[in-house]
Amino acid sequence: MPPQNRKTDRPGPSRRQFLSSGLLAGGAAVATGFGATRSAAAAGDPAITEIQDWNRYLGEGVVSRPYGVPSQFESQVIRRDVEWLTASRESSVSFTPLHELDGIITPNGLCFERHHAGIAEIDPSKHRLMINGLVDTPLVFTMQDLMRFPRENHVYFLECAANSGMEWRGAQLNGCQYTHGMVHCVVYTGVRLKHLLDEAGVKPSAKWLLPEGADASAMTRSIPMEKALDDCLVAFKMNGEALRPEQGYPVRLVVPGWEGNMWIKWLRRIEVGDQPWQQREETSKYTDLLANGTARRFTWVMDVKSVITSPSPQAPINHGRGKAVISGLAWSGNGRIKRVDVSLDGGRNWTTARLDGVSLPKALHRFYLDFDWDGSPLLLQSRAIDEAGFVQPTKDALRAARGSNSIYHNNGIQTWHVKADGTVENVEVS
Ligand SMILES: Nc1nc2c(c(=O)[nH]1)N[C@H]1C(S)=C(S)[C@@H](COP(=O)(O)O)O[C@H]1N2
Ligand SMILES: [Mo]
Repeated sequence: MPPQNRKTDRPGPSRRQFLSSGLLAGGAAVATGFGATRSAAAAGDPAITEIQDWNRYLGEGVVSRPYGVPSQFESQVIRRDVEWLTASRESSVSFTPLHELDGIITPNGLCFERHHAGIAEIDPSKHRLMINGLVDTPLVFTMQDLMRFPRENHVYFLECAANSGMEWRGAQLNGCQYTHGMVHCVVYTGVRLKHLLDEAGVKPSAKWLLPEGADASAMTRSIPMEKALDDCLVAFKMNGEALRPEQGYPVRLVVPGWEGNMWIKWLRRIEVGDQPWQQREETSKYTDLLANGTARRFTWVMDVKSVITSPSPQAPINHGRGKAVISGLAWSGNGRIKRVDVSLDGGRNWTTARLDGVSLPKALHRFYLDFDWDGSPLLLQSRAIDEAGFVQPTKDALRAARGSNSIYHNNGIQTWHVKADGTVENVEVS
């Protein structure tokens, strides 16, 4: 489904409009049993009474699909781009289909992509990683060399600082794939950057790193030494298998909790220095412009954020009233998520959602709210709180603090308008 191409300056209907139209009156109240979730028309259902095709034929044997792919009936579960945003496919972005996923791990083939010069196709036997600059011994590692350092596994989210950037001025894109899909979360296997730096011997004056990619953009970002020594990884596996070319095969930098721009893909060199480097034009765009034209510099940590992934515009309620599941994701670059609240009425009343599954620092968290839908319109919101005590702000509060000139670091509360027919639209309330 293509996104609705609404213009930036047309915000969604206001909360006042909803109040005056009486839309907020109802919500969720009527208690129904799970019986209501069973199909009433079981008698005479051909799915029961008829023998299905797949009951009759001998299926394909093992290894007919040497590398397994999803069922043909899941063909809608794909990365998508936004045509008017994709000026060039090489320097552009695709979005994770968050509305189709569950749990906290993003399958490798569905991780959003952000490239500045397209996908580099690197032969690992010809790839080298160099560490030079303010070190005792400049070093060059082959992939084989990297594999001989002690390895670790960690689950981390990666979020582009521009995620939700198109929503700064008002509700615009109809689907969480587009509003929030510049995030993914996988298990990385890699070596601590600290081990590699120790091997090279960092000089006392060294305070900054400049990692560089082997793609044609030769993407670089300055990273402070404390972060590098704290939890950065040089990763070569994601979800157990080699990184995908789109994600930086054969090796990428992992900068947990910090903006995606710093996670250099196709990592080939790390220069060690005593001050931050002048940012290149492409990457300097990642500096936030405030209303008065001054820049908000060095905004590295990705703030506490959440979104309801279902129901959402691409995942409407298609089963009528009764038992329903609200499902969503929350994350914070500060660590774990402590609590997620959900509102059905545009932020007037809040219920604490159920965080389900593992809770890992700087990883996605899955939350659910199981509720009875009485069929009346809803204004769904989620609000995350992290273990450092940060609370996800409303979009109004964000704009009051940062103006409307920004693109980056939009962690405002998202509102979905669920209509009586179960369809869902991106709106704003204030
Ligand atoms: N070498 C290189 N590294 C890169 C980029 C790039 O274009 N080239 N894009 C950066 C940006 S802006 C983001 S948000 C993340 C995206 O990572 P992903 O494509 O794995 O989602 O990679 C970062 N690392
Ligand atoms: Mo990014």
